Amino acid sequence: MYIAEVLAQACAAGNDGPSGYSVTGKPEKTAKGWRLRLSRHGTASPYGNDISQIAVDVEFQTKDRVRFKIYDPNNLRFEVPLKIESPPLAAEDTSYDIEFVSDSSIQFKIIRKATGTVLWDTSLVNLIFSDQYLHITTNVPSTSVYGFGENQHPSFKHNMDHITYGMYSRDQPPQMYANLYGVHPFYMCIESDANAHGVLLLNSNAQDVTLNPEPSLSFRTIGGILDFYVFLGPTPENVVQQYTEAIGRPHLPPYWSLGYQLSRWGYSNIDVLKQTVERMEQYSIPYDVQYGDIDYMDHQLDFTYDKENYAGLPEFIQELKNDGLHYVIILDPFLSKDQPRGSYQSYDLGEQLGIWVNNSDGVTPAVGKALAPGMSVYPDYFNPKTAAWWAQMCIEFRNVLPYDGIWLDMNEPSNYLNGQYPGCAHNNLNYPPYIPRISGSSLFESTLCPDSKTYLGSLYDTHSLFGWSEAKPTYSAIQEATGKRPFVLSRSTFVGNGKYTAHWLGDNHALWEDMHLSIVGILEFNLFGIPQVGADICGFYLDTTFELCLRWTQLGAFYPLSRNHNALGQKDQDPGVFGIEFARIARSTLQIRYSLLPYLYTLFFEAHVSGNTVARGLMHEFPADLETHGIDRAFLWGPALMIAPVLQEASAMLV
Ligand code: MIG
Repeated sequence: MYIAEVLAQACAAGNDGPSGYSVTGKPEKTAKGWRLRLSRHGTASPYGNDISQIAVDVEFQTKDRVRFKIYDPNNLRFEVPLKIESPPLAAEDTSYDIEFVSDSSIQFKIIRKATGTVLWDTSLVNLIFSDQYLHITTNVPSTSVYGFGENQHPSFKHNMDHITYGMYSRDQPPQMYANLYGVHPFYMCIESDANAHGVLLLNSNAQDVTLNPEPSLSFRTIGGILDFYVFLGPTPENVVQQYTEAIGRPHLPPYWSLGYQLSRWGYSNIDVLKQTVERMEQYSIPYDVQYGDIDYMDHQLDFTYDKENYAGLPEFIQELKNDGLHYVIILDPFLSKDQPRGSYQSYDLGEQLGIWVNNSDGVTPAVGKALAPGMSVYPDYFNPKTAAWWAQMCIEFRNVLPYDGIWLDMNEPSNYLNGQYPGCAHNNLNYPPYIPRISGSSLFESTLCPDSKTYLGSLYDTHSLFGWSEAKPTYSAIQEATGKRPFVLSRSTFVGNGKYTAHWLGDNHALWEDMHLSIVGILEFNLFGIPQVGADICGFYLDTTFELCLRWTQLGAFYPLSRNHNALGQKDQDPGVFGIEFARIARSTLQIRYSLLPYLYTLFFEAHVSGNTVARGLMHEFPADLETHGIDRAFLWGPALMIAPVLQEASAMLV
């Protein structure tokens, strides 16, 4: 194999070049592929604490998947606890070659055998692998690059003019370029001959990536290891199939969850909710799911309901269910610790079990300020005891409110304070030497301190995994409580979330531009293996308008997850509230969705079984047509249906 020969020469390149890594010893052939050892020489990298000896393991995992893991062989560093199968023996007949070039740059390349295209091309001498700053740059074969998240991107196909995106989960309404609720360090690239490949950096630390015009990508993360997986495609659909084969296929959603969903924050009491439901009936709007936002709770406390304003809610949910509807309740990942003793059992039991995220001492609970009155603690879902407690709470609560699905909000996790009480200590976890290009002024803005302790380690490493850690326990709890296929809608997501949850794109605005950008988000989450995704139809913040809401309903009828939702204080925007003309058009559009549900369900089945996308960009089907690479104002359902919505005000007749 080519690698062995060139490496022998690489060793000879010696240590007298510029500061950086050079190859030491002979490359070792391993059962899974190759191991290369590098050692650092010269002056320190910008933030010091360089790891002097590192190893690069290349694993030929499958015919179309190669992993290369750059790590410290002498000390364990944090690794994301997502299990990607690592077959014991190197795959044969791979669609890729790897190559090390023997000059002092120690170029490492991954090549598509069929075409010779270099998919990954990095100079290992320039690698930085220090304790809190890891940096690697690669050339990519074209500028048709998609993905990375969760961010508000201006377009689906990236602008590569030195644009940097931070990745760190954050309670952040979509705002241009900002890092939002989840983390997905995954991109897909369509090569100039229309083949496609995908790359995952499996790392959960705060990080950013810069897209450069060379074209190249520059990755920076402040912890963990550099654990890359490359998926060879060669079609865009193959890339997502191979990606989800590795990280977990999307769950098969219950059929009812493909129907139209109605929500809002601010049904001030059960009568307001009933009137809304009546409007839906009055106008015969196709509709399958009603949500209960935090309004249903008693003082916004999980596992309670407001017995005054929502008196009779259990019976009303049962009525809805008798009519064939389904009801989804919201739950927040924090419990108020300041309720009168003995009055809030969910907290009392959790406290007794000691299952909260702790301060840096690993013993005392981290105390933040969240929606619920008083101060709140955060369940540490990585702790198996927490998962069991959460399941018990969800199962018992189903005997109170007969819900069908659960909506997980605020799981970045969100906190109204910057760090928990009484603030974050000055140490290198809370104040790392390099802060990636993230929104806010620190790693702990609107969340907990990075030196807080979870079952798996510091939040410094696990912060962006919080929502992901909540997904499986919730999924299992619903399964046990209902005996049915679960529906979980999660705001924060990480690599592999699609196995358990759907996602909505968060707190958008009732603006025409947000309507367009929702298509970008939906296409991206389909790349991330979370195909059941939608934006708040008609907009969350700001009062919507008749025309915007109507157009958005027409687009939203083709979101994989079709949900109308808005914020406390905004005007009602359910399809019945605008009168007969609106209702007629909304009804006819939603009827198209409903007539196509067997097709949509088939696409979800294929996503579950083979990892296909459900909503996809036109370039998935026509990668050789360059024109399609930049299209994000229209999209496809599977291979066979194109949706081209009206996205501009007053640009077409209202029909
Ligand atoms: O800070 O539960 O994104 O959909 O309506 C507000 C109330 C908390 C944020 C969610 C939004 C939801 C709202 N929540």
